Amino acid sequence: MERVPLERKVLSENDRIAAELRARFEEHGILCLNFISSPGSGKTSLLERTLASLPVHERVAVLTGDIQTDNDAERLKRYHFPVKQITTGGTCHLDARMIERHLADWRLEDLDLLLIENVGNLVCPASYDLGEAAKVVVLSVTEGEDKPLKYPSIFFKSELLVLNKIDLLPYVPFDMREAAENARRVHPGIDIVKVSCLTGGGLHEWLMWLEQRRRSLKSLVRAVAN
Ligand SMILES: Nc1nc2c(ncn2[C@@H]2O[C@H](COP(=O)(O)OP(=O)(O)O)[C@@H](O)[C@H]2O)c(=O)[nH]1
Ligand SMILES: [Mg+2]
Repeated sequence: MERVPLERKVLSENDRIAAELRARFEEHGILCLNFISSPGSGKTSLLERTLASLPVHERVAVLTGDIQTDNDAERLKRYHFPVKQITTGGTCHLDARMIERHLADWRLEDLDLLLIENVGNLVCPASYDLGEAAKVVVLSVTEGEDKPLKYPSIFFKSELLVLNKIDLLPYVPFDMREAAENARRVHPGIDIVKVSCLTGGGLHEWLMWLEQRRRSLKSLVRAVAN
């Protein structure tokens, strides 16, 4: 009985910090995306592919969350953009305070794009706003097409669903159409791209979505400035 008010207080404090972060990102014209999935769906792989596709002069940085290790940061550092690991020490999600703390020694005026890899979990990260412009949920074809119905909150809150590991479709019973229908039952407006981070298949669709999102932010910033 006492758990509910305490949880509400933690979440409202998180929302306050997230709102401050969002205002700072908007002020600096930074597109911030929060990547969420189960462990192993391919968040780091998608970020690796994304960083590999960006020219070196791009003003992009990555925060990557993990319960225990800095393995993902080590993988992502190879692309020569700023990367920081957030190790939560057991907590199953990132929160806005962790983002605020890990951004403290980065100059936001030097960034245009901030990519946040959340801790692998389809439940808890859905409740914690990080100040992002959009959440991106990654689901791989080995996880079953029913996941949007089982974890509706994260699919409802995400702007984009990345269906990953399509190279494995010949080997697993996964119905793409049903997965997309389930996602749209929960969130009719969700965008969907189908990719393989292994072969590179479909990645242009994801990169086009990203480019489109960056362009709309730029025109918004220009409109506000005029
Ligand atoms: N077959 C296949 N494997 C993939 C693909 N994307 C990622 N993987 C593999 O899936 C595993 C987990 O990927 P990772 O990016 O670490 O997932 P994360 O835990 O969500 O960050 C790794 O062994 C990847 O090599 C893909 O598109 N196809
Ligand atoms: Mg990862």
